[in-house]
Amino acid sequence: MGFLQEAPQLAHPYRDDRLLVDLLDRVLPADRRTAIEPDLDALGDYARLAWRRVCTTTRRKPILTQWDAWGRRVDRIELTPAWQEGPLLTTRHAVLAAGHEAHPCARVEDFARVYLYHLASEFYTCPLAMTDGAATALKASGNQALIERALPHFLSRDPAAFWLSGQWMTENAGGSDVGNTETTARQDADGQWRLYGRKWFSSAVVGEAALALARPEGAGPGPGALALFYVETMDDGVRKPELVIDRLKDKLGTHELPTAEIHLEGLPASPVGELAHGVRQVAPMLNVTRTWNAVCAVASMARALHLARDYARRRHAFGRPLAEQPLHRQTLAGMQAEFEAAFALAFEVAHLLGRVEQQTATVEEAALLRLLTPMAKLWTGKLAIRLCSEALECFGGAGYIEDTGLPQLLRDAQVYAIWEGTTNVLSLDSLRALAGEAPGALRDTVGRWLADGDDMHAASIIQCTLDAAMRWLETHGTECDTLEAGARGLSITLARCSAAALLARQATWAKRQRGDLRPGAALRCFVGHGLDRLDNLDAADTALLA
Ligand code: MFK
Repeated sequence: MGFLQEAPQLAHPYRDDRLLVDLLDRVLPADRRTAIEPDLDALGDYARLAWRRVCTTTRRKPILTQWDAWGRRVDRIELTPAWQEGPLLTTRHAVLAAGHEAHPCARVEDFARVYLYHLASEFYTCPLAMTDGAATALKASGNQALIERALPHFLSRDPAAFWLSGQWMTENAGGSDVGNTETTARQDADGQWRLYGRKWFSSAVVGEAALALARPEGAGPGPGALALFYVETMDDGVRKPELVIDRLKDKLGTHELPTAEIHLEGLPASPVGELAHGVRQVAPMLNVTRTWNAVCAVASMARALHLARDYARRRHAFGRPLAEQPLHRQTLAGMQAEFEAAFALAFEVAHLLGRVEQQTATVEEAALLRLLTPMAKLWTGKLAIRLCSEALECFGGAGYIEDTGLPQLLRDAQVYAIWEGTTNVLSLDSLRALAGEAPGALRDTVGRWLADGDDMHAASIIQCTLDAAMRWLETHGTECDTLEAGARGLSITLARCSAAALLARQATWAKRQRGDLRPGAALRCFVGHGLDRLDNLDAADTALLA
């Protein structure tokens, strides 16, 4: 046997993650910081074990058995080991419940757990996000009966009592445009609402509950006439016969996640609020799940980068380790800078979400959260794909080989740009937010993040790019088509400016508190990549498609 290449090793996902440790040290009061340590340590340990499992066992997919040997319809789903462990891990370490505690840092603490657990969970975090969103939407609805019925299960710390909730929104015709929803709601002779229709993407079909959009019988067309319903799927641990699983999706990635096509054949349902404006009622859920999407996207980036950096020290070529090769170092540093910026933005959204939910936020912070949520989701979703792809390349051919565990990172990352709304849908949602108080809130807040910083050059580039983007918005604010065509460029520019300003704040803190100059270097590198992504769309561009 000749030369054998050492495999990359995963450092401790919590203790060795400088960004996460710095964030928690900066944001949390001392007692909270101490209190969450055991959960984060345990989730980091679990993540490390799960990575070993990825590298040493054949990947498994969930299996749907629709009929038993005697012809009875059973729709039984056999889950992967990580999914079977999901309820235990979630409840033991309060992966979901922590976010609903009554203090302003609850969401930061919660999303720190999500960040550590996500990849190890094999996207069990997808239905957890839905459950968190459902809890949030029910709270916002003020429907006391449903709150008392469902929340003790959704937020339980006892695996036996814990329930997952789905979000049944997507249909064949109503994908992004949920106004085309065909599912109908009818009252039976006893006044019980029942749902009839086909839901096309259900990722929590093994769950016990769901929030579903449906059109009450007799209501008109369009999104405004849709209502939001709460359903339960089980009777004494057995799936209700009115919920039929047609098949599991054959997806590009997230293979362990049993995403299903389902039929509702009169499933009992309760209206969450008024029998209209269901999209408005489900919106709190969307904003929470989009925050999960952003944090999960940075978790994928973190994993890809940790492995690529470790490998660069183990792999020798042309007489020295990759880590000492100038071009490879430059490539890794560029990836690291983008990741640090994305991390800062995703966790700022988590921080703001907690403050808004606990009613400690200012009006300005609430407006900022409404804007930063879609921006963080869309930008981190795209970036995760790019960074995971680049990370695979850092391993050469090994990055293309399944049993290294690496290709899965890229396959799975593709979902972040699709799950919970595509980049374009989220860009248009950013325009919705920009129509309100958000532009002023963003301008003022970025100014505060930059104040007192050391890097005047970076601060001036951030400020100038932000001003130019705002001028573009003001100039084109009434030209509907131009505004929509530029929405993606505008959103990514604003996301990059916000992330750069957050990096500047972090750089100042790290230098003064730790004597650490690395966040400052990340800032220079990130700004050096350019912040402006405004597409200069004119007639010539669209003419290309003629
Ligand atoms: C993890 C692995 C997953 C496995 C694979 C999964 C693959 C993907 C499967 C999926 O299908 S994921 C789900 C993807 N679909 C979406 O996320 C929906 C995308 N569409 C949107 O987000 C649309 O913007 C939306 C349906 C929310 C709105 O479209 P409409 O019908 O044009 O609504 P409209 O009239 O603009 O807004 C209705 C109300 O909601 C308004 O309030 P008012 O009634 O008071 O005026 C809006 O302001 C409000 N609203 C909309 N979005 C909001 C919001 N409010 C707060 N925050 C928001 N984000």
